[in-house]
Amino acid sequence: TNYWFPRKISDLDLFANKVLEMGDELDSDHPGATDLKYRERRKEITQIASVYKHGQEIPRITYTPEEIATWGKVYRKLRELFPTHACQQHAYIIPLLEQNCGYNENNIPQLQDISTFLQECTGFRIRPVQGLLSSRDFLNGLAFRVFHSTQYIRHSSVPLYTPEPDLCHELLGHVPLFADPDFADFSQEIGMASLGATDEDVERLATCYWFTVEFGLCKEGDKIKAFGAGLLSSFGELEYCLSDKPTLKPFDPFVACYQKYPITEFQPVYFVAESFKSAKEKMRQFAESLHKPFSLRYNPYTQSVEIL
Ligand code: H2B
Ligand code: FE
Repeated sequence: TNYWFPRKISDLDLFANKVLEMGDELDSDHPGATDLKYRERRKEITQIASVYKHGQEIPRITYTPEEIATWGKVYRKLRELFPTHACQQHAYIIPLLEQNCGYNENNIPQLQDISTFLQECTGFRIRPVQGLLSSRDFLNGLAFRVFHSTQYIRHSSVPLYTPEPDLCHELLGHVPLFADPDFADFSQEIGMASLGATDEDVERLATCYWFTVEFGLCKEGDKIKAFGAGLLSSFGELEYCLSDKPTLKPFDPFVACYQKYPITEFQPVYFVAESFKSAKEKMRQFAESLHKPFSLRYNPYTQSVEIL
């Protein structure tokens, strides 16, 4: 293949400084763009990710009262909606995270504690990251059951909005579902498909990721619930996605991979999965349809991929 890909989990160390947008370089329309103190703080935090190596403990951060207050506002608002709007797996895990990882409105949980918890649940682990990775690198990480997470929080001026991933999005949106075995398998399936894939195929996989892991809905009996992290971490969109405004389509990766989507507005279209198991089965069929000149197997004992 012409596309380099990581063969073992420690190869992910090579992504550490390949970020598209550095966590400390902010667009002019970012709420923290002109706040020098905020930007300094981001630099301090992203420094950790820039030198982090696989296998190390993730350094703990002492969050400031202002950061904790921002977290608390988001936590309280979302916690109200979870029982009625989040899928049952998410609702089941949140109390466990409260008991085991220090999730509560007065405390920002530490990545290392979450990573330890997830490893016990599903073998998923967390790596700190400086900012946005390319789709290829980000998806490649999932093949090794690694979730790249930012460690900084949004600007305090607009607590219910962020133009980019931050702690609230990662810890309230993504983390709970990585504790679910079927969801973990589904995520790794997308990750494995991305290893050595062509740029066009990576784009299609990233679109499937968008309509599942970020903005997915799922059936629960005769109800529909949210499981996408972009929904579970957004007070406004979590209410909107279950209203009668958006268009819903059954999840099919062969269809979803071509669906156009806006990134700064609420989604006009969502895909509804029957279950994580069925979504995984469909992703596997989709992965098999991609033309790769080799097949891959993940070896969980060595945390490496074998080329067959
Ligand atoms: N990078 C980081 N750091 N976090 C993400 O959630 C993320 C990313 N998502 N890069 C990726 C891109 C996603 O939008 C897809 C796979 O393109
Ligand atoms: Fe995300």
